[in-house]
Amino acid sequence: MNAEWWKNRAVYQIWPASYKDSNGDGVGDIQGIISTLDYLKELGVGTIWLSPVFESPQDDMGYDVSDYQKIDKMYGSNSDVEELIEECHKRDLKILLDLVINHTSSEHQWFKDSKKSKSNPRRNWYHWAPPAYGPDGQRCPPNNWRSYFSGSAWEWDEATQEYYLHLFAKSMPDLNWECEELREVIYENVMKYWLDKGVDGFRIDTVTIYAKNPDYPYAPVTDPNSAWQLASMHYRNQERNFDFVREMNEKVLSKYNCMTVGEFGPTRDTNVALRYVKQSEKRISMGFQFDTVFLGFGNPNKFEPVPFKLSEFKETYAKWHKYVENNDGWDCEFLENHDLPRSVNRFGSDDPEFWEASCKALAMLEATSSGTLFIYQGQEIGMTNIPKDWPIDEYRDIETLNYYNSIKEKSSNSHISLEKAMEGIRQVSRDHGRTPVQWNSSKHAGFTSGTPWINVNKNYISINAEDQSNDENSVLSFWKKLLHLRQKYLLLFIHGSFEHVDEKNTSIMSYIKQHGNSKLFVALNFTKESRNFDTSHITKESKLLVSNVSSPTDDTLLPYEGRIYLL
Ligand code: TEU
Repeated sequence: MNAEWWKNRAVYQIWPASYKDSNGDGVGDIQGIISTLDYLKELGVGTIWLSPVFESPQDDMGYDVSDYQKIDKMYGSNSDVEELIEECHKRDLKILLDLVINHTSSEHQWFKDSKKSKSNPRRNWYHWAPPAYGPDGQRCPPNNWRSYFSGSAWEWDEATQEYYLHLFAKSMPDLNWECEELREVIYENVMKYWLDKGVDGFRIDTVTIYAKNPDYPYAPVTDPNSAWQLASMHYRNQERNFDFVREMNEKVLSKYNCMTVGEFGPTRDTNVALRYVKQSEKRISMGFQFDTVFLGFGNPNKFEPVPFKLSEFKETYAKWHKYVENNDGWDCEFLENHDLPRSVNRFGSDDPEFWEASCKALAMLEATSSGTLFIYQGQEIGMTNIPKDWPIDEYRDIETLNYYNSIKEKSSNSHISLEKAMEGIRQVSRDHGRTPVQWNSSKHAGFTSGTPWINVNKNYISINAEDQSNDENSVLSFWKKLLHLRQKYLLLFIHGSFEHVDEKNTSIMSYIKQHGNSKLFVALNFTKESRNFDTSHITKESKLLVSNVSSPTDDTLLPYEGRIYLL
């Protein structure tokens, strides 16, 4: 089997709760996924990545695991997952599971044991620390670290009179990776357990933050209310983290023909990223960088979004496309996932006049991107953000709701009004990517015969997979065509080098992809106006492979028009 099979297969991310419900309980499940494998095969993807389906209280929709070897009954059973693995392999589809090992749920037996007493054998499987005391003697957390999900990153435990660390929800205590016994259990009872069942690899959650600074130093932040500023990982112990991921590879990954993709989080330093993905470093296959997709997110507070320019998008896109070139590393490309708003809303336009063209222009960008391509459920049909008129009680995401409540209770970011908070939520909430997949124009978009756990976007009547499957000019049909071309010209599309053309152009993104003597020229108009573009690379020998308009004119790109030429 090709040792680097993971380079040429596009990956389709499934967020199970909102993908397809087979039993009418209003939540997506494994059997629902199995029923769509032929749809995914026909789309042209080669791998699926399943967000967590392990037993969980679902505080963070499965990223709070209470049993790594048991499938949550909401999604089905262990035998359903074994059937899914088998059905994928029958269709030459690979399957990745989501490895969440920075923390567990507080309902995990490991944590229940750890919190029993200071002398429990599993006490040091988690981060516990004594309180600090304020000037007037009041008890307070060991330091000023803050959770991604608002509030302090420390929770007081009355029974054992210590705090425990949780970089996410208080019901998601961080595992102490310095504990060798714990690491061995993760390698043997979690990773090998699923690899031996035939899983082809993992998406590795928060891969850069397992190692904390053991002194738990105060973080030098200018804004004590900002979880986001602490996202620069003051608590991170980078060199030690490299050790852990190298050990993970030596003890587990290197023994299987598997793929790994690590979530880098807010790392903006390509040198750090390279130390994870250079093959000679023997850590992981590739990593998600968030420089590009976090453009426009507020910093330090993501819920205070700011405008951004195409020039910034072009700059970060090129930065992360070139960092692995001739560097023994491998990159991956994505614009959507379960934590992000829909890409057509952020980088295109959901205005009905421009929605289709901009979805297709973004698809052309993605499909000609070097590295492993990731498509998120619903992206292939151009699903859009939650409508602006949804009230806060229609939202479900813990990060969003904790933020809203922290503003309402004035416990943080006191400079923000509730209306301002809602404005930010309407732009960057994780729920935008979590509305049910729109399969057809029947009730609840064919997602469920029951009551969906989160509302379906009412535009399913006009945006759904079934209608688009029957329309050769649809966004879905365009994606199928592009993924087919990506396979046909894989050395150019997937392995080619990247160079901007007309880099300073603030409306057009155009670039050359090259492999050997073969060259592609791509030109994309990311504005609502017609624009001239640099056609100097196009000759009469050039072949127009793809266009998203019916009759392209020489040197003018219509609003959101894109073209791909074989030079
Ligand atoms: O996300 C890690 C992370 O940094 C999140 O804070 C994410 O970047 C942020 O919410 C974007 O706004 C991973 C998972 O993708 C996320 O779904 C989980 O909630 C989180 O880890 C905890 O497991």
